[in-house]
Amino acid sequence: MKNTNKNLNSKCCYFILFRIRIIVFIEYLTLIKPIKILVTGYFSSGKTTLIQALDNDAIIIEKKLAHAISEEKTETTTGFDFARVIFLRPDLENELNGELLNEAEYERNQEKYIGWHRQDIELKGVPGKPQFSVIREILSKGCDGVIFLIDGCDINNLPKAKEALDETKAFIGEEIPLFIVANKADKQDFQGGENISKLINEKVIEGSGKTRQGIRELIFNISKMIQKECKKQ
Ligand SMILES: Nc1nc2c(ncn2[C@@H]2O[C@H](COP(=O)(O)OP(=O)(O)OP(=O)(O)O)[C@@H](O)[C@H]2O)c(=O)[nH]1
Ligand SMILES: [Mg+2]
Repeated sequence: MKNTNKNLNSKCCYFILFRIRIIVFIEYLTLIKPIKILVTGYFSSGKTTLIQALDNDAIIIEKKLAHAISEEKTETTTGFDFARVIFLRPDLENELNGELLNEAEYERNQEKYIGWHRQDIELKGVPGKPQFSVIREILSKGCDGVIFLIDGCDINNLPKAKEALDETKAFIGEEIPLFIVANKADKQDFQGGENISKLINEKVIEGSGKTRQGIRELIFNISKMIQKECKKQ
């Protein structure tokens, strides 16, 4: 009888240990999960340009516009944009101290980052034309944070940008952090973040997807907010 009890106890212990191991394993997988950032905004606000500037190996699904709106803007996203970048920090104390690399850049210089904290980030861009609302809704699912781009040189289209912003808010709900960028700040006819902020009554950050101005800091801040802790290299 004593022996049977002992066997039963040790089986119980093994079972509990096994469950703990599974839980720890699942937690480990959650810790190293990439942060998923949605890059959205009205037509031609610069979503694809920003994603390509961060990762020149990004997947871009575009189609020629029937009527090009400028010499530069001849195509529009009809599917999605997808990029993967790696946010590396030598220490977690100094908040803005770190580098944002694409996978190829990281692989070329891996030795430099031994001992650094690594956070993988996936960026998903959406089509901006109003008729692609269904695709935007599908792509909005499961994101951890949102970058909403406004063409900072195109005041005439601000009401349409605002409509797109309301649509995004409805898709993502209130829990997901959303940052609005007055984009194309490198251009001469940029209307200024403060001005755009007043016109749409929202907090706005100035930036340029093309030159990456303000974008690295923004992604750092989103990553910190989302707080999926980094794994050490
Ligand atoms: N100077 C400057 N031009 C930009 C910037 N971002 C985008 N552009 C230009 O603006 C135009 C539109 O950029 P896209 O990246 O195609 O915009 P999008 O939001 O992906 O457009 P859709 O997918 O059609 O909605 C292109 O001609 C870009 O070269 C920027 O930060 N600075
Ligand atoms: Mg695009």
